[in-house]
Amino acid sequence: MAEDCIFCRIAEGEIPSEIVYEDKDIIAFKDVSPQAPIHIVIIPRKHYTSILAIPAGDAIMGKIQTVISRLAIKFGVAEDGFRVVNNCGEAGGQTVPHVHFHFLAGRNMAWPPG
Ligand code: D5M
Repeated sequence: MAEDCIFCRIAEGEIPSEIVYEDKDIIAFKDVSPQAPIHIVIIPRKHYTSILAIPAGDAIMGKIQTVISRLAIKFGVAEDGFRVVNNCGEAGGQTVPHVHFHFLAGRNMAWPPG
């Protein structure tokens, strides 16, 4: 755990959040500033500053993919569709330096996103 990391503190239960999924490796919770009717943040419990910090061959990416599928079913959007976003670094729009994936659904998404 990184002491000053807000997502580590959410994973530890030190900061309240609306958790929609959790297991020993991953936690998913409602985004505090939703950009769609359904906006979930998916994080590994382990602190990696960004997707670039995940070691090659680490199993966490496959586990996140499984959680994405579970969320699509849980929220009933597997058929309609949804969007998954990873913002990496400053130019990528990352504001919280703990790797996370946005799961967005419940409206039609524009492309390019801007
Ligand atoms: O996205 C970081 C996201 O994290 C942004 O959409 C807000 C969300 N956020 C920040 N703090 C919280 C708490 N405490 N609960 C829930 N969601 C939170 P980024 O890709 O880094 O720009």
